[in-house]
Amino acid sequence: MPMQMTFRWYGEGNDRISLSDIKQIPGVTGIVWALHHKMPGEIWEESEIAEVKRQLDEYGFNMDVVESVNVHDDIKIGLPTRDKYIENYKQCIRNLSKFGVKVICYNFMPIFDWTRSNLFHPVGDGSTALFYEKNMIQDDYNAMAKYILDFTEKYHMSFPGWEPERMAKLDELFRAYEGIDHEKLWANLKYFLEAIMPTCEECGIKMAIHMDDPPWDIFGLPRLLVDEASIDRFLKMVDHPCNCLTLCSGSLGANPDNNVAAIVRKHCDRIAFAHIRNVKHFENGDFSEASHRDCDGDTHILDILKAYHDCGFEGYIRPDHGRHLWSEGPGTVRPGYGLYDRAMGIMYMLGVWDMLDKLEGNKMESSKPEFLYHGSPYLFDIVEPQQACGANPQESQKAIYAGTNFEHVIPFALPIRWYPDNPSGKRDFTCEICIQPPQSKTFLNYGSLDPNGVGYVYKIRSDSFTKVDDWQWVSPIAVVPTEIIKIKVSDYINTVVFSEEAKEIHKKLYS
Ligand code: CS2
Ligand code: MN
Repeated sequence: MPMQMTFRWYGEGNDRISLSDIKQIPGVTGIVWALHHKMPGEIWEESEIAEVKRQLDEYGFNMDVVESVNVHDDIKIGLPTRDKYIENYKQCIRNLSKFGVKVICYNFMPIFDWTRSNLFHPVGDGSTALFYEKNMIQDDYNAMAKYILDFTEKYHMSFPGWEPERMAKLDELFRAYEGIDHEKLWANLKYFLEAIMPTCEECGIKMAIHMDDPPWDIFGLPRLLVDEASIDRFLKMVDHPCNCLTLCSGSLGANPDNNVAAIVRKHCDRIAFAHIRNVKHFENGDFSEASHRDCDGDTHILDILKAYHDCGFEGYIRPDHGRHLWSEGPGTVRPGYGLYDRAMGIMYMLGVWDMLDKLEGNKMESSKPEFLYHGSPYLFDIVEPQQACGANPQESQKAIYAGTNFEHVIPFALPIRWYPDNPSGKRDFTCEICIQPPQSKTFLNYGSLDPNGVGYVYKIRSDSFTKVDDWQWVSPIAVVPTEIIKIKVSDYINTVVFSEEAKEIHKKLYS
């Protein structure tokens, strides 16, 4: 399964972009959604979720990813009332799982979600983008909040995490967070996650924490998920497969020291959701959001995509913020969430991804020999797929396994039998395949090998085979061999290493 492309949508009546617009963007299979009228701590009712599902079904989109189920401040602060809100959160998880939701994105930032000083800053080419002016975000949180809230009021749109109801009590909120330092916030995050993990496991839902944006403390409020070390700490703190990341390249990328591609390579199995956003830095510490094209920003989008591709990422991905283009401006677009730049971002990401797929396919194809070899102690006219039980999934498929060289498969051709000799019995051996001919070794752990016996190597056309590791190829379908070569045990007995038990058996039977 390849990665799954998604698009964030704010819901009917709340987003000027329609599902039919989104349907026209190539490659999008899922909508990243939320019940945006819900306050943190409220239960999302099944009937409300069902309504969104109905809307998405009409366009064939899945609703696998929710962004966000916001976490109540009492949980972040660690008040006694948190347990009640945690119970509500668990109920949301259960309700969402009934509709097939797989990933819940959330954040654990005190008071504010992403924070910017200008929502429509000129990029220089006629477009605008979200902008962070360092000097503007220092001590006066009220001025910053006023700027954002005036905007939301003027244009009748509220932003997730910037609920006017919460923002109206900003001073009170700041007082409530007094004394909440980094360590207390970490402890409260741990408490929350440990409480909900069993429910997540039961429901098959991954919690995917979003990175803090920007990735540093603001207005004296602690921020936790800011760099590689804090991500390591987070994953270790609650080491559960349902405790995952929303790795946001733009949030982390606001700090030029963060190497997002390296984090992808380190933790790919715990990244449930990838946000791809590009950021351009200025020398004085300000930054602007940029197009997804690698050279338009400093986030190294190509390295990040390559890392996901190399790791075989199968999770959800979306273009995060984009610029505002053409007719998009204040009042006609949600800041960061226009249609055009995000659609172009998707085409850029898919372009890169498809080319990486193609290059990888070419590499595989070009190293594919015309013929492969399959070893068996038995003689058949047709080679059929068999259930293998190897050490890893690649080696445990129901398939025909074949090697590039004749010599690779000798261990599998040797007529090793269970002792006492039983034609349907298990064979107990391991082998060391010599990638370069001439000799592979067979370690006979237990059982017998008739020194006068014979085995078979099947030479088969490689057409239906794909490569699974250094030397093995698999075909899911039966193949008629082009040649069947009978081998004599006596020619290979010097490649077999007998265990002490096998030596005993050998002596008893054949000496
Ligand atoms: C989003 C975040 O717009 C964005 O940057 O990626 O606001 C994100 O939705 C929240 O932090 C997740 O809770
Ligand atoms: Mn993001």
